[in-house]
Amino acid sequence: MAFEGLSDRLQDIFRKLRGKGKIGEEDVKVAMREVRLALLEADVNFKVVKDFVSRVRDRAVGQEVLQSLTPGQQIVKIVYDEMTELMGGSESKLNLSRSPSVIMEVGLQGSGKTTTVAKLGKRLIKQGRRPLFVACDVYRPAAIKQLQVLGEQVDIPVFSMGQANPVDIARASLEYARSHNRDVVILDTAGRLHINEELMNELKEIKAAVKPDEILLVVDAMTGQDAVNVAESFNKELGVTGVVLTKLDGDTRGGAALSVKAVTGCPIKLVGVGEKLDAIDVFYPERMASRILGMGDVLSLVEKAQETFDAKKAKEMERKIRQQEFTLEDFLEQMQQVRSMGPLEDLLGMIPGLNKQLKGVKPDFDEKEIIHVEAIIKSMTPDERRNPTLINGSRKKRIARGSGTKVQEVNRLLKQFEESRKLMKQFAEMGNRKGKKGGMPPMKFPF
Ligand SMILES: Nc1nc2c(ncn2[C@@H]2O[C@H](COP(=O)(O)OP(=O)(O)OP(=O)(O)O)[C@@H](O)[C@H]2O)c(=O)[nH]1
Ligand SMILES: [Mg+2]
Repeated sequence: MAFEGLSDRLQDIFRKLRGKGKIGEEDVKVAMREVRLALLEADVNFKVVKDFVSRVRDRAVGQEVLQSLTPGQQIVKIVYDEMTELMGGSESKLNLSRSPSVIMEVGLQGSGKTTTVAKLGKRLIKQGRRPLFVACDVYRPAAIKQLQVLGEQVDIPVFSMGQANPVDIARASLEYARSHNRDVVILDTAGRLHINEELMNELKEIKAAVKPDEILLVVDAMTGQDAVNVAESFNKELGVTGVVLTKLDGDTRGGAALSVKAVTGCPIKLVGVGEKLDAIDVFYPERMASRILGMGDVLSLVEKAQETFDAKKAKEMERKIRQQEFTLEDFLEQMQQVRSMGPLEDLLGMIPGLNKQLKGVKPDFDEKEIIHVEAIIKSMTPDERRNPTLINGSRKKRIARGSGTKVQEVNRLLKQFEESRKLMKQFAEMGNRKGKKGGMPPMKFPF
């Protein structure tokens, strides 16, 4: 599986980090050294690794992170953010606004150009376009035939002029497209084993002749660092508008995916994920980062949370929260339920955006405290439980006496209750806006 080694190692490092209650600068340093090694081993460009690690380290040793409730989680989040950024931040779309638009595919021999032409054509048909394939690879005897076979499979015509000059073919194909109402022209060019001047010159001439909207460099993800070097020289010589990373279904280590954008400045626009003609995807940096960092254990935690909350009860709770009927009795019950799920901090740390909101509502329920909370709530009258604003100074004294606790503890509980109520109301509203049914807060990404 792609990225398996890298993924496993990073998850190991972060699991260790998350397991620590307190994290100091030294822990961050150790972890970052391990991250560095893991990335280098995955064949990520060494300069990219250096910059990446130093950016993460700088952010991670910040006061807010280390003093937060869940420093381990925060650091994973930083790595996730930086990794997403490294791969381009967000999706890079193809620019196909002209008619006909011209896409030129270039790359080394066997990288997957011709296959990608077919995959892309198929995809464009689904988007309502009318592609034309152009056979500019006149050197390999079977190349034209291969394109024709693929064209037939996806029902797209192939423009070919046999062994004529590829520059003339490209030029003539534009005329053909105009007169035959085809609105995207995709040129399949020849590959070479290595980059050479002859190949580059031919590509430059084709570029000058048809002024492509997109020059897509097709690179084989399995070749790791070499893929990045290839991208760099193609970009320098020809100017590349985007990269197609193929064979991501193989057991690539990740080096190419993580380095290409940083080294060349060219975004990955598409990825090939198999030999079949629909095995092509838009490249989403954030999804790739989630995949590399592994969201499995987080998802299982969420599942666990959902199992533990009895569904019916959760629904009833949600209704109460919405209608402001959430009482101290419910609060007690929830505390007990939440405790049965395991370490609360871990759980809360998984919920995006919650760490900030949780400041001042430190969820440090231990066994003793639960017992105290129970005693305090039981010493209240039913009216007081439903409406804590009734609880004035003398009532607090009575409750403290009745429960064998102190007034400060009663105060603290009331404050915690108020804060939780606010927080839960926010969640309920968030869930509502998104049209969700469950009481769990919406999960966007897993940190
Ligand atoms: N597993 C997998 N195989 C792929 C993918 N893309 C292409 N291939 C395979 O890679 C091999 C080469 O693909 P082609 O499309 O012929 O490569 P090319 O760049 O056109 O090759 P030349 O024309 O010889 O330069 C074929 O066997 C394809 O099936 C992919 O995303 N995943
Ligand atoms: Mg080919």
